[in-house]
Amino acid sequence: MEKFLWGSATASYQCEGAWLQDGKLESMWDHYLHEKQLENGDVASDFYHHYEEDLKMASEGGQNSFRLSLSWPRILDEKGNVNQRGIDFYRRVLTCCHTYGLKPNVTLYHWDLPQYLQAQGGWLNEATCDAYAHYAKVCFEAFGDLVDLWVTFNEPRWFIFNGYLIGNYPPEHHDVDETIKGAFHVMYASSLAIRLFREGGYPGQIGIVHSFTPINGVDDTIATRIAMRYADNYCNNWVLDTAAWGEMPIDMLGKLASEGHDLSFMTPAKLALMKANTVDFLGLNYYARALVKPYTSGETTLIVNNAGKAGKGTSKTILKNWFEQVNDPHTKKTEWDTEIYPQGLYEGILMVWHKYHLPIYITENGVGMYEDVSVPCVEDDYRIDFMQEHIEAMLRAKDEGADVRGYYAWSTFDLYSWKNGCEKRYGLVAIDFKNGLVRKPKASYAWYRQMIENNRKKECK
Ligand code: BGP
Repeated sequence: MEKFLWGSATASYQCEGAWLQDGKLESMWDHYLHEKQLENGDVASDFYHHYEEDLKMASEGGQNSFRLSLSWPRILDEKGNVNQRGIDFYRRVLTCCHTYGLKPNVTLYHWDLPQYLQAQGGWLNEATCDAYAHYAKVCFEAFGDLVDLWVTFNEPRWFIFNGYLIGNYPPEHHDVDETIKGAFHVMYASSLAIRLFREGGYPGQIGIVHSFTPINGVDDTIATRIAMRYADNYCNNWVLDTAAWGEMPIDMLGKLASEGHDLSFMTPAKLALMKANTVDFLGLNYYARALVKPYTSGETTLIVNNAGKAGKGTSKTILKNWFEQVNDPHTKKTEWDTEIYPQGLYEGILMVWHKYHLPIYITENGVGMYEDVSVPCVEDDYRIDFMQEHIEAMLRAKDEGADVRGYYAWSTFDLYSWKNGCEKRYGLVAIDFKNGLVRKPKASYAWYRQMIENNRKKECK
């Protein structure tokens, strides 16, 4: 049996920096943040120049896997031709992973769409799906000898809803029809990549990573159960059912059609392709659950707290005629109003396992905090508590039969957090962004190493 993977995760835009180096083109996030003059990832953690040091540290921290994403605009030019310097960079990184005993877990798309494609309609334009399939094939060819754990997309719901519905990510739209179309195109593109992966006979497995939000109800009434189903369709099922079964929830499509939305672009040929090309595994990123009640009144309201001051710009989710999310006054929240709820991970894993019977990786889990990194070692006891409780919850679900194969802390080191800037820190290793990008392990780094060692001993018994 393969060893359990204990790792940590990153994403290209959030950590690499070197935003215009070695032939890399502009991504939609480069373009958007520059245009709005917002804090950006031009330098970020400068992983581009520090990857050896970072991977060595992850390995010395007891980890045996590293989750990263590839930057599409680093790999291809506008005509779809390969940028060899981009390929060379990732081959160096992946080779370095192996040198340090880290199995690479590689995501093809973690939101940094080439800007020239965004300018042509991005995920609303079907041509982007074909361009993505071409990009995926280039990556399978270029890195297939170094990678055997592939992910087509990171969190389709998160980037599509934030970009096209909530409007706090590029391209800042608020349009339900665009959201439906973009979401469908991403799931279709994922299937195109899976088809190419299987046709090419590349080694390994291919899956998808989902921003997993298990749903709880405020009570056990029928009305609440219906609201929970709507919330589950909105948050989870359209990604997980489609990825695992090749089928979108039919009651969700019925509801959308009854609300007057055009679904005619979901053609029989595309649906058949999706049905035939499903994932080998599911990656779940777990930050929080959603507690819901039936919709009462008012317009759709979707607010995300990117301010980082608890209670200010408080997160709010009301989906007109679907459900309302409620705040549980008894649970702890971060400064960004993210609830801390380990029980949700335990319940959620079992639910996903019983429903899909596919291998599961916890591909992200962590807590974002303000931290003073000028000290020699950040004593992040809150992160240790958070990880301990969540890892215990995951292991309980695993002990009860769920096929969980890996856990990745978000994040390997401090990096740029979308719209929240670099001061929202998640890393096991601190990076002093203002002082030469010096790396300093936090207390959680050593705690994680010990925890991994203890669990390995148990595995061997
Ligand atoms: C996930 C993303 C990551 C990461 C994480 C933390 O949704 O996959 O890229 O950013 O969330 O979120 P945030 O940075 O918004 O706090």
